[in-house]
Amino acid sequence: MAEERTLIIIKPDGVQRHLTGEIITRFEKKGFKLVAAKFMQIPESLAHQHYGVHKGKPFFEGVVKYLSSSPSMVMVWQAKGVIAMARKLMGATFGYEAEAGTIRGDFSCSRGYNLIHGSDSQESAEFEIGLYFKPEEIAKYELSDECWLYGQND
Ligand code: D4T
Repeated sequence: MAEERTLIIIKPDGVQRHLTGEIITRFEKKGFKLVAAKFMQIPESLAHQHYGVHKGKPFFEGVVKYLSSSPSMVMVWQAKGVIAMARKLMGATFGYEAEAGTIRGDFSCSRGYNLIHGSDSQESAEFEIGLYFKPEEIAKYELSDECWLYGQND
């Protein structure tokens, strides 16, 4: 499986509800490598770009307002196959539909306030990472236990 990067955002409700550490811990324990992070209030113009694919849909203005309403934790995580794995850890889009054991399933009952964003494909990961980070802001390093994360057939 190929090494990938994904953009993960702990959205304003996740930060306000003191879930930043809990969510980061889940990704760390899974074995993903944190390669960039920024704690920031996302400007409305950037949220517009981020949710550009949803422009024109009835929920567009609402999600833009929500994402820019209060600070978020914006991160890049790296691992083999991280894009799909992160989406599994996050759970289904709406909190009330997400499986127990996932981040949304465990901590959200809401449709709109779903705590976390994760890129849904290689193309969106590249686009989204570029919205928030310059290439030089992404760290390149080895974790000391990396040799224990993957077997010979991975
Ligand atoms: P994000 O993009 O926030 O990680 O969520 P998803 O990838 O899981 O879901 P999405 O892009 O389809 O939706 C983006 C964002 O809009 C909210 N939303 C979505 C909403 O409030 N009402 C809706 O009907 C839909 C489809 C939830 C997530």
